[in-house]
Amino acid sequence: MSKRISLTQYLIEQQRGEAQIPSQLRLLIEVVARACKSIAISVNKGALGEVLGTAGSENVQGEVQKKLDIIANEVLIEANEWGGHLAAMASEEMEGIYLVPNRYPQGEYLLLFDPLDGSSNIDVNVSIGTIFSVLKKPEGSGVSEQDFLQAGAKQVAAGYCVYGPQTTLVLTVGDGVAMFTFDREQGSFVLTQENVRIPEDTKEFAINMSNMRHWDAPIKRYVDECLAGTTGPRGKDFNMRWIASMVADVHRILTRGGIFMYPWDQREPGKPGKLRLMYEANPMGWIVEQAGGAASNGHQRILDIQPSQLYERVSVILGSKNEVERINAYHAASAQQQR
Ligand code: AHM
Ligand code: MG
Repeated sequence: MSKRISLTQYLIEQQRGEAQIPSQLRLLIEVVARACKSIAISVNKGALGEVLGTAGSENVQGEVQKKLDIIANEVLIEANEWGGHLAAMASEEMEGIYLVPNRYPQGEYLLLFDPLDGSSNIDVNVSIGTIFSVLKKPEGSGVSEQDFLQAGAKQVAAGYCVYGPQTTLVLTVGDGVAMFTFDREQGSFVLTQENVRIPEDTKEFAINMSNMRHWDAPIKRYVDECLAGTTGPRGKDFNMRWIASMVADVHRILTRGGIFMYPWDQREPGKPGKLRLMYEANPMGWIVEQAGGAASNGHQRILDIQPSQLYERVSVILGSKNEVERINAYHAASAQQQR
């Protein structure tokens, strides 16, 4: 068997090599990974650990919280608050930012996370995950919500951990994408794939088709053309997948290509989309770009969007580059027609 490389070893190499990540960032990523192991263990216990079902509360965005949403959030906070790497955290499940308590040393990084993405899949034993994003705190004393409002292009690390048949951690520090599989017997993440690349073309798309009647014209056009298969303008048959866990859908795309869409639709016209820019779209967008794919809202690169608030939502189209570009072109053509 070839030599196994642990997450720690990989990160130390990233510290010494091209990416030159600071040791504080390395330690921060290790703490997040440790928290993910602990979440994986809770997820795995399911009904035996009494972790399934709703918690009887709502988050700041008015969504019903599951017990595991709250457990995962607490695990991430507790693991990260005392290490001295962070100035503050922000979570999809909490209101406002979480300052590192005064009794602990303050660091220079900001951590954002969606503690348990794909919550609707928890109770049905389908893959779910944790998504995280790391930003550098702007210079100056103190820390405020404003400090978090940085475009995705400013991220210094991003990743997700998918809790599925295997627990896999996927990470970028700006030097490509690496995947680590959790070895339960050893208790460590082991490097299982480096230089992940998303094929530029694909024959697989992911979208919640039940929203079809609400879509905007460019999305309808794209999906109609996929559905027309060999007899349509694309001249090939497409396959469709929708797991309803962004982590699992994005993981499939990183593994074998494809396109993922959660676009703006007419259900709530005032809302730019369902997914959250800072907790979901930015980290996933950067990972996808680092693997040679693209991420857009139909009009603009996701990573260039300047957030105006922590819980900002966004239309998301990401995956195989040529498909994302095609959908961008359909949006541009539609805007042109309306002029
Ligand atoms: P969550 O963070 O509350 O779990 O919501 C995000 C999830 C994504 O993982 C997934 O792509 C999407 O919501 C599924 O939405 P829908 O149930 O509308 O298909
Ligand atoms: Mg989510």
